Amino acid sequence: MEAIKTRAAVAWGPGQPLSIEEIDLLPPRRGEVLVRIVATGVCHTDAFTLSGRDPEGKFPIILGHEGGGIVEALGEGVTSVEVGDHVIPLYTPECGQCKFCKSGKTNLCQAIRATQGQGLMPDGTTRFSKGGTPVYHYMGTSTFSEYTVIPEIALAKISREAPLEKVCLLGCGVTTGLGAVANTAKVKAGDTVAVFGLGGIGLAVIIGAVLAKAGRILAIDINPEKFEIARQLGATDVVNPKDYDKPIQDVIVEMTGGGVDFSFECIGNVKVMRSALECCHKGWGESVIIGVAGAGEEICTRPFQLVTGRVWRGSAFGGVKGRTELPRYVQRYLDGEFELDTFITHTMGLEDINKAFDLMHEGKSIRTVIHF
Ligand code: NAD
Ligand code: DAO
Ligand code: ZN
Ligand code: ZN
Repeated sequence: MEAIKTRAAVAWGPGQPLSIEEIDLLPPRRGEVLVRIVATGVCHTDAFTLSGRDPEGKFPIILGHEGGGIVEALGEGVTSVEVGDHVIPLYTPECGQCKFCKSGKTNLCQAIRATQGQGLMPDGTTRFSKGGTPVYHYMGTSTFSEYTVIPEIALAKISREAPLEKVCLLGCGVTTGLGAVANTAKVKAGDTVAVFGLGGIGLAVIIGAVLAKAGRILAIDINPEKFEIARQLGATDVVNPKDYDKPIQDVIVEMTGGGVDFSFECIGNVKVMRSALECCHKGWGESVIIGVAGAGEEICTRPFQLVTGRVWRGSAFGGVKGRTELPRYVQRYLDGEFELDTFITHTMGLEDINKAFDLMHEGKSIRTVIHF
């Protein structure tokens, strides 16, 4: 196979708008797959990396990690997918063979971690370039390009019946929220849950909490425009910290007669992470950090919060093992167990992708889905 041209949104530097251009893409090498991206969501993590606050963001780079696509060509030795298969790229791969995969305790496969974190394919090079200048990969996925090359171990093969322009959201946001509730927190029927931040992740946590039959779901955001959707999805209470002149954890502890069973931080704000921990019930409440804070930021609380039984955890991609478990999430969507339409507040072509970032920063979108 020859090198091809692909239309992509290139981030040439931190804080700069993405530039839509034709760039060069080398064919897939051993263990790699060429994928045509049909649609991709825009997640806050893309904006975080574009801002320059992500230590793993190397420029120029093709961002995007919430995609759905179709296999176009196979590199040598690829056996688990075929041309024409529908796939969701995985920023958390699953090799099945590394210590992490074999542990059965985590979804954080480390097989290609070192190169993926440097914006490179597993052989230490890039497939993307422009005029001879290498353009870096992002999270092993780079879905803001019509064609992208992805390691075989970072592709979940899904049902061909699933609409890629919707289930692309299972490539990050929705799975992260659902999984954090079911796999990380293991919320049970009747539990009280607090969700901090009502973007794509927080709303997916609400859906997960409803599926787990949580008794009470408190939805917290400083943007009251998010409350209607949160209620629609099943939040029983909405809380705006700006309406109170005391710490929001104190408000929630009072509202719930002692604190919540589980809280989820879906923002990436270390101060809110503290509130999320401290609104948990003494003796057993657990707080799950999902939001990604800026490089170098630190969380703090008084150790006595933990001594007295609260637990602090974190969750990446909802603890979901992509290749073996994500196809089942897609099937659950097809079976009508949860919906995705509410998340998709905007759709647009790649040429308008900067608008998707603006809408996110203005708090006007949940997810914009880019169609190629
Ligand atoms: P988003 O920007 O769509 O939503 C964030 C929400 O938080 C917004 O509604 C905003 O109004 C609200 N918010 C901001 N500051 C607040 C405050 N002080 N108090 C209450 N609410 C506040 O973002 P998203 O796409 O939903 O992503 C959320 C976070 O999750 C980001 O940090 C993202 O990087 C991270 N993330 C983590 C994983 C993971 O696997 N751990 C996966 C995807 C995204
Ligand atoms: O294995 O050390 C590691 C890193 C795994 C990356 C998991 C990323 C989860 C948080 C980033 C948000 C994803 C969009
Ligand atoms: Zn994401
Ligand atoms: Zn592995």
